[in-house]
Amino acid sequence: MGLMTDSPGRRRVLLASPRGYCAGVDRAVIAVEKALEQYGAPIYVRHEIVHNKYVVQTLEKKGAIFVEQTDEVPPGNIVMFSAHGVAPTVHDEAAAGRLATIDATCPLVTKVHKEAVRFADEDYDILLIGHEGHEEVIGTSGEAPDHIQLVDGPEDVAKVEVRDPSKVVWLSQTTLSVDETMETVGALKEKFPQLISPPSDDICYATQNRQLAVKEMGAQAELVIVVGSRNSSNSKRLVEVAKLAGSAAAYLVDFADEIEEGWLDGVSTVGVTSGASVPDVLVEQVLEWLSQRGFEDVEIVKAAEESITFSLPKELRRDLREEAAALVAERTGGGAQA
Ligand code: 0CJ
Ligand code: F3S
Repeated sequence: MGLMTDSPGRRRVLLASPRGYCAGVDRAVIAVEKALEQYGAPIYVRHEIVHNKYVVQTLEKKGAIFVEQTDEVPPGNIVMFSAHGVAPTVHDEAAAGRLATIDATCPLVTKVHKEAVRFADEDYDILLIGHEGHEEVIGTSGEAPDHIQLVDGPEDVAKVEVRDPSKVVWLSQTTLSVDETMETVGALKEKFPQLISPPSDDICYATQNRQLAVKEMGAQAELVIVVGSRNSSNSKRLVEVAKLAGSAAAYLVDFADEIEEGWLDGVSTVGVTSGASVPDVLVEQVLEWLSQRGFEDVEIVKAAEESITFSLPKELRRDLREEAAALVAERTGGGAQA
């Protein structure tokens, strides 16, 4: 960190904490890497493992092949499901195509799937707040298509119809704007006063914490740079939250070389953060770009502590355990077969 002064020309960077990888992304990316080590290339991955260009390009170089549908995977291969989750029909398609599967769905998405199944079993109408066409929403809706209808923001509330207004629950995508979701819920509650809420927050801890930090930053910075890809819902929400918090401008960039010199005109405080699918090396490159232009002082804006981690997908844990046991047996002269 550089020397801090209060001189008029002082240029500073506010760096959000937490930012970048969440526990679900870390697990999913490591799962692809471990699968490549364990089984060798290629490993097929249905949909981008996480919505980040750099992550996808890096894994492709290591031997991952990304496809949109399981029928693109030749029989007898391994296919991994992305962190965003899949509908049960996708598991069926993989089985029909004679594919071995590794499920890298984030456990916090699985939690929402289970809520959907439970409320559908109890014959509730489920109002799923989320963005139409997003992979996670497609997967969650697929758990109970006859009971779930999508509500894509407050403006969608007017068209919502339910069978029995005393038996309605709302659930949500994990990566939404917290404030916008509360606005949608408020409008839904006006229409359906007996609407019940999910048993615990569906918007995940990582989404919430990254928004808290960018809110704090957006109130102090004239410009906020969010590192993240265009198809990353949680990264896009950070841009919106920064602007609503008061930042005159906020932009989403995949890489430092997308930043435009003109964005810095008249700016003395720049906020920097990144989405949950973004490796920190990309943020470091942005900080380097800024420091070359006089923004050397970096202050951390800390909104929360994070310590949550998830274990690897069970299919990998099982195989890694079997491999370790075989190795021990081989080294100790035991009788185990690899
Ligand atoms: O849906 C998820 C489980 C979040 C995964 C991490 O972020 P990303 O950018 O891959 O996905 P979103 O578009 O959902 O933010
Ligand atoms: Fe999971 Fe939230 Fe990350 S749902 S993948 S912890 S953004």
